[in-house]
Amino acid sequence: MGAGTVASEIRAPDRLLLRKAAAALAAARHVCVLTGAGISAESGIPTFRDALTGLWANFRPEELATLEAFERDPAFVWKWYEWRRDLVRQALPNAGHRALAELARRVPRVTLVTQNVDGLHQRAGSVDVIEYHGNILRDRCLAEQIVAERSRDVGGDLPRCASCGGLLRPDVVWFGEMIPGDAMRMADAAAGDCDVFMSVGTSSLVYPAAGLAETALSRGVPVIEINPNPTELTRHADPALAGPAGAMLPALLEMLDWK
Ligand code: BV8
Repeated sequence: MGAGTVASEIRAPDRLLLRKAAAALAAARHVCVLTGAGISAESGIPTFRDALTGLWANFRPEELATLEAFERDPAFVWKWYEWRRDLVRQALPNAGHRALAELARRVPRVTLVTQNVDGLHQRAGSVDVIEYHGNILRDRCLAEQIVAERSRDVGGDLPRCASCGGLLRPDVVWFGEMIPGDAMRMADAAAGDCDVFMSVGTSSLVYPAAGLAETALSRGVPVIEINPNPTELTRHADPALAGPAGAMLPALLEMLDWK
């Protein structure tokens, strides 16, 4: 099922599930969407578990994406992030990202929470995206804990803060670090208020992000999952659409037209 697949090309059983999901969205006042690495896979950005090839093959993400790893060997961690930044800069939003931007024009209110640090939702036209785990293309000053510019004198091999000369780090949330207060509050509020929750392209393993769907489930609102592979959430999702986001989301929008 390639990108931009239309609903008629989707197997009958899936079309029934798509119709059910479209009916829930058509009746929704507020849709909360959580996305993960899977929605950017079709843009050529490896999912989190797949992002560890080459130099980083023998590491688990939870090992590299930590303050401890950075303090131990900032140059090595920066190499990993520079490699991922290049992938992000070369990537283009795909049909899945564009469909979510379009969905926001079709239903009264969409709150889009992403675990992705690639900024592709914004480049697809989504606004007010909650960057739950930060953004890989921004630098943060380790000492001042603020988003900072890079100093021009590139003497050392590590990026330095233009205002205090301190070490810079990527402006992302590392394992063991708290989610930024505003992002946490806004995401919790949306999961606590939405009347449909949609989980797209995430393995639902990383917390507290994975807890957002649980909040929606505990309120009895329908949770739609889009993922070609089963996850911890699949048995609770209704419906679970087993396919790639780049196919399922455009087909869902098309079904919404039929409503
Ligand atoms: C914290 C930024 C505490 C950095 C990231 C409760 C239980 C267990 C563990 C914990 C818990 N609470 C906290 C923890 C610890 C930890 C955690 O959850 N560990 C996991 C591994 C068990 N959580 C934390 O450390 C969090 N902080 O808890 O702080 C605290 C408390 C008080 C005081 C101080 C601190 C912080 C977590 C955030 C870490 N940062 N990213 C960076 O990017 O470098 S997480 C990172 O990994 C991503 O952002 C993302 O969130 C996660 C990867 O998950 P996914 O996005 O789902 O990607 P994945 O590769 O797993 O799966 C891809 C899916 O896509 C698959 O299902 C696949 O089938 C699907 N797919 C593939 N192709 C497609 C597709 N789907 C659709 N279409 C396709 N085409």
